[in-house]
Amino acid sequence: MARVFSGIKPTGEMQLGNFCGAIQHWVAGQPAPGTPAADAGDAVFCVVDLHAMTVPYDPADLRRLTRELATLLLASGLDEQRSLLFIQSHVGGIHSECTWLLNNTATIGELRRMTQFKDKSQGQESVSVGLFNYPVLMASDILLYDTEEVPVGDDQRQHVELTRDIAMRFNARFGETFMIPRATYPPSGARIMDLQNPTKKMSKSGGDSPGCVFVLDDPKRIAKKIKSAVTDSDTDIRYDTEAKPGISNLLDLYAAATKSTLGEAASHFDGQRYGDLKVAVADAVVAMLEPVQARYAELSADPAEVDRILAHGAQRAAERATPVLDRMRDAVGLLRPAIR
Ligand code: AQP
Repeated sequence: MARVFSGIKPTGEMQLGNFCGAIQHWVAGQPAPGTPAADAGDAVFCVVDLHAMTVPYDPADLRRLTRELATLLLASGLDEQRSLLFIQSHVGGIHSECTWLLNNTATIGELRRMTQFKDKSQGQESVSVGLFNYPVLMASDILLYDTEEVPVGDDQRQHVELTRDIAMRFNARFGETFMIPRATYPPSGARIMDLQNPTKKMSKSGGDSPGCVFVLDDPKRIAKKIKSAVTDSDTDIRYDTEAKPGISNLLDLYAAATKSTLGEAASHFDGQRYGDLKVAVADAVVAMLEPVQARYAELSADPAEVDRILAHGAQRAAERATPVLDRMRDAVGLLRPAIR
């Protein structure tokens, strides 16, 4: 199995786009049950709390959302026997030092070209160095685990490309140090759009809004948001993101929730009305999320168990990342201390 790494930021509650574009595929891509212990952990997942500090935030919310997201990842099916789950700041020293070393390989020009930086800095009175530097921290997250594959939604494509460029440049300058990772994209759900504005991606940091479904929304609320989705004045149900962004988004959601292809989803609704599509999507999404919500309620009642899993994850993450950081230190010419 390829070594996989991916992360999620605790900038808000997990939304349907995160779930369909990422989490669902993380869970499905874990090594098979019963995989020998030595191979387990080839799937590494992280709540990237240091990334969440790059935009204005409330410290109490960050702590609460970090715990909530980690619990929700476990509730979604990440299994500590088959994956490694940890909180980024629990091994923050390693990730931060790696970032500093990579800062000397990444360039200002390439960071300026990142569209997420342009989007998030637009209209802001002051922009933090952290927001600018975010892609280098992300490159560290990926490279520290000898990652081969990074499953992401479409919005992270540019950051994974940059990670590859930085790793190749570092290898060329200092000798073979990093595996060169590649992004993988889900067959469906790679870009779930806002239900009220289907030309904009669904995002968790916008707070509660009718266009964004949260994984922990109650079923009635989920159905209400989906049934109020913006469509168009036509009647034809077909997948066409340019001409019919709202309908295409609903088909994407249906395909992700029923684990079918887009072709199957579109032909399923051939000749049906928009209202039928919305009801079917709402039912499918509620059915997909119900077991996750039930498991979340169980796990939240046992915070000590979640703490144990996260502490174990941090220990295993440090064991895996330290040799890679040592490789980097040696490559760039840092003197090893006599006693370690
Ligand atoms: N709308 C989306 N459709 C499909 N995939 C998505 N992802 C995010 N939004 C969508 C994928 O979810 C994973 C975790 O994302 P993240 O938390 O690291 O950052 P993000 O992409 O910036 O997600 P948000 O929800 O939009 O957060 P904010 O509002 O803070 O910017 C990634 O694999 C991402 O591709």
